[in-house]
Amino acid sequence: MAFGYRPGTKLNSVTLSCWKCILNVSLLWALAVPEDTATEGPPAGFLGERLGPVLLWPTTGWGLRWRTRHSAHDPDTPMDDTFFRPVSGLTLPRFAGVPSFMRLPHVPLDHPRIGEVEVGLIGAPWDAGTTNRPGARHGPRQLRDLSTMIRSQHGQTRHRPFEAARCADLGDVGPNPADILDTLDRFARFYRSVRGHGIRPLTAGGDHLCTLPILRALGDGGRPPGMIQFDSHSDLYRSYFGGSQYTHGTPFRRAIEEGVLDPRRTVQIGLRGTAYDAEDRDFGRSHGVTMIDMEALAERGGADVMAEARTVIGTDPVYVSFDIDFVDPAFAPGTGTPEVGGPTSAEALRLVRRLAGLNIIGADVVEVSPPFDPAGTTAWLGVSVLFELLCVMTMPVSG
Ligand SMILES: [Mn+2]
Repeated sequence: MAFGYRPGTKLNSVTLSCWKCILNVSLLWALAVPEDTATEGPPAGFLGERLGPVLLWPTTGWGLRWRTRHSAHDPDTPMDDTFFRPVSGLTLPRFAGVPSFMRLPHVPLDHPRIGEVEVGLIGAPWDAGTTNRPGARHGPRQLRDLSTMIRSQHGQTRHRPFEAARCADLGDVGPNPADILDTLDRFARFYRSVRGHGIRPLTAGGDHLCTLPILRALGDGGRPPGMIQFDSHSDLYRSYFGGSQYTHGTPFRRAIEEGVLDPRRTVQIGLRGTAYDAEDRDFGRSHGVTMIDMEALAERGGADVMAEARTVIGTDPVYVSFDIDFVDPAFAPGTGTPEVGGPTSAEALRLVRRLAGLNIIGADVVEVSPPFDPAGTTAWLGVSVLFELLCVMTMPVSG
């Protein structure tokens, strides 16, 4: 593996090899581990707390919980190590405490336990690439605050990402708000360090230019990754304002030119709205980018479109970039470049869920702009998408 990022492979093999002992381990664990090590447990009472989950195991998410708990932690880590667990809303109310992403521990790059982190949530508070309505630099702080609403188990899949992988809030990558080129370098250095620790980054932007230095860090030195991009816009323009190379409308043109993104394994979904011209589409088409308009998504449906995307991506590494302007501004008005006629929030979450099993090396949610989001609805959708992404990033890789 060029990237060394295949947690699912390890998960699968360990899970399969340990299958016969899972029942025994689960039973012993249920009887031995104090209930306060669980984030949100079953109904009160001894039987409910200890034996209930075992009895319910075949039909509920508890089985998944133990399976992933058992296989995600190496033998040197105690099973009752709660360091990487989010603070439970049953222990400290979710409106209380210093906010970190999803109430995870803050583990900066110089932290002694940084080497144990598998998925790192990162804030990228930078919007110097924005060409119209600014404010995405304030996104990470707002997203961090609202992310304290996230609980530990997915509502539909019952997946428990914080037990499937060691997750942490790595803090913010610091921009230089007065210098675009310097910031691109600072970001790339930060993400190279993240990659060096074997951590897959899940980033909260920031505008879409933030994704370029992430791809520079993840995509150099070997075959570049593919990308699934949910977005109203292709972000493939050559330049703005007479030659400016670095805006939030140009990051993937640069990434393809620099060889840190494979255009033939890049799928853009949801494109719509007015445009300056067709120059971005022409570039994408001539380089083999798969561009799926919103109209096509609406006519074909999510299952069909995501099946095509998965075929294009295959089993090799893929980055996932979610521009919040992909969603209709009725649901996500707080963004720099809204475009009407997009999917609902429910449709968007279902599309992200269809990424399960892909070899995802990193992901982001960008373009949430709190100054245009007075009710917080856009940021709430943003953290919900972050959680969906975290779930598919911590599921086994298939194929
Ligand atoms: Mn974009």
